[in-house]
Order: sequence, then structure tokens, then C-alpha cells
Amino acid sequence: MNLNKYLDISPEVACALRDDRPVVALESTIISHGMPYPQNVETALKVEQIIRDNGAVPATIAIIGGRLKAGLTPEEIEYLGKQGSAVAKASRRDLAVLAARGADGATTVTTTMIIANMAGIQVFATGGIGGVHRGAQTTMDISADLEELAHTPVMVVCAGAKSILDLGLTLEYLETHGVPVIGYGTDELPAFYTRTSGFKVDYRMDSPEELAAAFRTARELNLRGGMLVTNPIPEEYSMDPAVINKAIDEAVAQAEAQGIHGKATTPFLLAKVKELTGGDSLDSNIQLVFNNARLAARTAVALKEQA
Ligand code: PSU
Ligand code: MN
Repeated sequence: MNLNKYLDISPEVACALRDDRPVVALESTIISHGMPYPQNVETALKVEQIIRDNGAVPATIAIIGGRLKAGLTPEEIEYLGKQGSAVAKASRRDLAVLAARGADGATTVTTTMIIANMAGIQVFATGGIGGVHRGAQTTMDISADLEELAHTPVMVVCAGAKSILDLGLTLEYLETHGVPVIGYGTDELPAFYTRTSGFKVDYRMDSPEELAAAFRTARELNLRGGMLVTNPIPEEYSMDPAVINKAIDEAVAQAEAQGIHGKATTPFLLAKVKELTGGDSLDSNIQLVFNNARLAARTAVALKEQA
């Protein structure tokens, strides 16, 4: 366990790490910027329960009062959820400034990976990752999440990426940077709300044991970087591609018309898509996070069993 001066590991998470028991990291931007209150808090707490039910200890990650937190109390989760987008969305470039100022920050996939790795947590569950945005050929808008996956040895279990992004370019970027993209029970990259995207993943795997073995081998080979596990949304919650893609195209057009850029782009697009599809996309979003939490917990358990 790492005793970083800025890092606070909750007693429960510290105890699990000390005993070499499975732990799963969870991000907090999905709470503050990814879903409305109170569904965000309800979802975050339920996700923690699902991880426990599947044999692992949850560690929700955030920056609170400048402290890098691995493991939040329910009160801290409630606080972040209520604050919503008033909390800074913290990526790699924000981490030191927020910590130095004693400020709060909701961690993205990037900063959740960084803090998980500092704490000694290897598996992380979320909804969707950031990626290469449509039009990145000229805007150069590429999420820091991809760079982090290239460098930090954490397995990220997600439901693929939303087609607010250019999924083809996202895969190209990951290939260049040496990040394996695994499809769980599928050969195709899932597109968050839908199980298919038309793009192939690098490898298909069908059990938590298989995921754990690949990740463990990467560590034994001393390879830097993480592994991206893409887990399709359960069939019964998947959305009609025509409906969701129409909403996404509309959201992207509005972002462009309003000149939205930088860190505001992804939260803007997420909120617009939600607005345009009513509650349906929120329901799907919540269910796929639950599904990823289950797989991440089982994989964290398998990793410890193989150790
Ligand atoms: N995509 C989603 N839901 C999310 C995010 C992305 O479908 O909640 C959040 C995650 O925290 C992700 C971040 O790490 O947005 C990426 O932001 P950006 O594109 O600005 O790097
Ligand atoms: Mn960006």
C-alpha cells in the first residue's frame, strides 16, 4: 500500500488492501457530471453494494478538500452528487493544482486511474470512457483518458464509448499507444447504449478468469499501461440505435453551433443526449454501470485467486 502524502485511503479499503483482498475503484465525474441528482447518488451507492455482493470492496475515488480519496463515505458521495457540475471536473492536468489549493474535484477515468494506482487498486469499473472526438482531425480534442490507459496499469471495465466520439479514431489511438481493447463476450466494440458499433475489438474474452489472466500477465511482463474491457449493455436495456444516434447527432451539432470546447464538451454532450432522449437513456446508463460493476468485482476476485 502506498503512503502518499496527499492520499487518504478509507479504513475499509486500507484493510482490504492490507489483507490482499479484491478492491474495485469507481470514478466520481460520473456522479457529479454524468447523471442528475438524486439518481446519481442512488446509483453510486447501489454500485458499491453490487461490488460487495460480488465479493470485492468498492473504492469510490474523488478529491475532497485537496485530499486524494480512495474510498468515500456515503455522506461524501451525497455531497458530490448534490454539488453536481459545481465540483471541478478533475483530469490529470488539474490534480496538483486542486491538491495544492485544498479544493474539491470529481475524478474522471484519468484521475481515477491515477489515484487507484497510487493506492494499489488494479481494477476500475465505470460507464463510458472519453476518447477521440468527432472532428478531432482539426480540433485535436482527444480525451486524456486514452493517454492514461497508455501509461497507468489499471484495468478499466466500461460499456465501450458513446458515439458522441469517433469510435474508429478512438480505436486507432488506443492501438498506437499499445492499449489492448477486449470485448467481453463479444467481437464488437459496444457503443455504450447499444451492444454493437460496427468496429471490431482486439480480443474477445468470455470469463473474469480470462480477463484476470491477461491483466496479470501484462504485470508480470512489466508492460506499462492499462487494459480496456468493453462490456456490452444487457440486451434488455439496450437502446434503439436509430433513436440514440439521432439524439447524439443533434447534440454534436448543438455543441458545434454554441462553440462548446475543452473540458465542457463531454458534459455538454452527455446532458444534451439525456435531454433529447428523456429518461430512457438515463435508465440504460444506470443499468450498464451495474453490469460493469459486477464484471469488475468478479475480475478483481479472479485476480486475487490467481495471485
Ligand atoms: N463518457 C460517458 N460518461 C461520463 C464520461 C464520459 O459516457 O461520465 C466522463 C468520464 O469521467 C470520462 C470523462 O473520464 O467524462 C471524459 O471527459 P473528457 O472527454 O473531457 O476527457
Ligand atoms: Mn476533451
